[in-house]
Amino acid sequence: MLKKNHPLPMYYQIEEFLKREISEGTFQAGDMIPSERELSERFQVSRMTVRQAVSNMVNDGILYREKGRGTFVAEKKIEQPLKGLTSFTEDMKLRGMTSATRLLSFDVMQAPQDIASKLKLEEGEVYAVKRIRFADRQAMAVETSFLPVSLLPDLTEDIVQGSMYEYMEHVLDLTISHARQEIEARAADENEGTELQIEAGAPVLHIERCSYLDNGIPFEVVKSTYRADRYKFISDIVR
Ligand code: 16G
Repeated sequence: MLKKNHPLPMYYQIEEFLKREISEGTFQAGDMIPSERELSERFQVSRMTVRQAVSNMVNDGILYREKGRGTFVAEKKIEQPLKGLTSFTEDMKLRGMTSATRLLSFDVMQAPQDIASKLKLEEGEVYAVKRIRFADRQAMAVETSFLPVSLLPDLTEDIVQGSMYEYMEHVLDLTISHARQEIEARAADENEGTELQIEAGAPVLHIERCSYLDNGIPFEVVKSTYRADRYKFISDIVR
């Protein structure tokens, strides 16, 4: 029950109630929550108050609305720590999730100017590998990797359908060392929408990473687009 004279505002108490129901499993991912009318009757508050609670939870990505259907419990986002240079395959394994990859294209091309300069290639060819990465069968990200052909002369379509990092470290005996990446918010375009099974215009996180071997040689430039409704990035900061 809500406490009318409690210092915590009513809408906040409704949020806490719904969050508790979700964490205890009464409402699970994909379940529809009671309507505004039902909640306002149950808690004896105005629909405005219920709407405020629900809107906050929609903005936080805990709930989502479907037009004409209702409000549903979203799946919990994957929390990706911003430390440690890990591969998608490793990340999923650590979480006990099953990773899968769909190869969209595998091309060898003259490196575009910006990629060549990031990979410090005077001139030379790169692979452009576009893959959709899945976690437990759900598309999480679509990524395009540019890799110098000179460094990985025997790369094949088969290899990139598994783990690229594993191939580099365990087959080629290269030592992956560090990377620099930038993260930006964007809206999914039509293609990204189709690839990630979200609506065009839905929020995505765009990451560009340049990764280096221990000898300082850059080995990949990767442009990735992650579903913002499924991913959040976490970092610890100290003062
Ligand atoms: C991650 C990396 C990507 C790397 C890939 C290797 C980000 C933003 N990107 O997706 O740079 O190429 O892992 O994964 O984290 P793999 O070893 O499973 O092929």
